[in-house]
Amino acid sequence: MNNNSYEQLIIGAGFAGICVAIQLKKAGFSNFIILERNGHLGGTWYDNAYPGAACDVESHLYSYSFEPNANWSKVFSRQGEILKYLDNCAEKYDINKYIQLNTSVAKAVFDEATGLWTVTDSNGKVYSAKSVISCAGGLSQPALPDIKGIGDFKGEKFHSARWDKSYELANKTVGVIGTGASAIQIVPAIAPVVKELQLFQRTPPWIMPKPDAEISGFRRGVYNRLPFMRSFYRWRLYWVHEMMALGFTRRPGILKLASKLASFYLKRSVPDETLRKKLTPNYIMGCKRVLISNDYYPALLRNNVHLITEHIDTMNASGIKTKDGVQHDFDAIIFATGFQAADGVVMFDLQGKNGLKLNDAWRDGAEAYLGTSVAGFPNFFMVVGPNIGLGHSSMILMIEAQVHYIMEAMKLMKSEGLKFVDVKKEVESAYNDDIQDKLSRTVWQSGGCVSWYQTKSGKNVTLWPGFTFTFMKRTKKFEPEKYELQRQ
Ligand code: N01
Repeated sequence: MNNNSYEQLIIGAGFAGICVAIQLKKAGFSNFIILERNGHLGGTWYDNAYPGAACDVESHLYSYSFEPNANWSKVFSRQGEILKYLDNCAEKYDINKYIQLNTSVAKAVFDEATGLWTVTDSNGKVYSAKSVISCAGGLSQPALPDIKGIGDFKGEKFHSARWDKSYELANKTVGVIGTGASAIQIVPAIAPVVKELQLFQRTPPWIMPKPDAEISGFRRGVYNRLPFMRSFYRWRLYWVHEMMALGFTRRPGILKLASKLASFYLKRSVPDETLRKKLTPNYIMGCKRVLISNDYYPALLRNNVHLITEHIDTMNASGIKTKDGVQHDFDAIIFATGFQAADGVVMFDLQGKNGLKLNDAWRDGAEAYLGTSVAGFPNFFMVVGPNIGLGHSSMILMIEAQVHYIMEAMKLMKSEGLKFVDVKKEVESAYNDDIQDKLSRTVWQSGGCVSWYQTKSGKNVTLWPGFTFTFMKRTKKFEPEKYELQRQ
């Protein structure tokens, strides 16, 4: 074996990649590497460092079950504190030495004869690995809007996940495009600083109040001294969120009640009827991600903030022209326009058996068995692959379940001396038919909206249509009978 040969090669050092590394170490593996494209670990929590960035799931649930943090300072922590948590985890479990920063994967090719992957990074360096575990994230590729003339704008422009910290927003006239989860955090954070903010809305989101608060020193002390109190709090949060899955997937009546609450909250927050009408969604709650915020509506009431609902026509050197012919001039334009979630989870050239390319295998939409294994791509595993996303709870729960399943596979491959494992095509197909059947009865498909959950043809390739405990149960054991097993 040369220096660049590994048992496992992990792509991405975010929540998923670090979890894989920690569990590999716990399982006794040590010959692995993590390739991380950024200059720091953290993944989405490193990328999304825009003003106001915070989690919309409570931190005591949005953290590893095996690494609780009694000291979260807020119910919903800010980006910096979450990144620090991940830094601390990497340090505690001595993971940093496995991470190679500033390294993007360009290509990965499987060789059936040797049962090995040959991975090439964007600098041309070549690695060999028995297993490739992609932890590249479902929301890692920013999506820029398809607006004519986008390149002509002469002012400053950047995407929310590529925030230009060196750009001074104070006293500038700023345009923000998009009103999703990112925008509703950015707008209240920058509105008091900028001279004028124009927010371009295409579809209003459903918004609920955010039950956020500082976690007092006393409460943190209790969680430190009496860990069962912290565990109980996490357990309670877990079940409250699981109940929300009922509304999205089985009992739409729950959403009706929630939308009444959201409408009441909007009415109370925005007295002006014209503005309120513009902010009222015309699709069933839950179809797009339900957002939570206490400061978004108040920010829209500021004199220097204007909501533009006229659709964008073109962009030009000085700003944006809307369909009504009005020109809006800006110093800076911020694209809070989301991510390429449904149209490709793996953004590099991945070739499995017989030169099969993943992008070809996924021409009709991404599919995998348990969001983890793809037929024809042996020893390739994904964390947060197709149909693993959640509309109702913490992604860390799904990540841990998938990582557990992958660890079971790693242990079996080692103990049985397997050359490779490759999920059977018929297993993958039957699983995905079932997933699509379940999805067809959810609000995400029938709620009357277009969302990033779906491909252009309307197939939902991003969300898990059920409870997290169902997924945990399904990933408890690796099922060798569902795979073609090739011995050495
Ligand atoms: O992106 P989005 P995001 N012209 O896709 C609009 C997670 N997240 O970055 O709705 C005009 O939700 C688009 O309009 P429409 C979370 O899972 C979590 O905000 O398509 N507008 C929409 O309003 C979230 O769901 C946190 O009509 C255009 C917006 O851009 C996911 O990331 C924080 C347009 C995109 O919204 C993505 O959220 C942030 C165009 N041409 C994100 N193109 C937490 O709190 C797009 N839009 C943890």
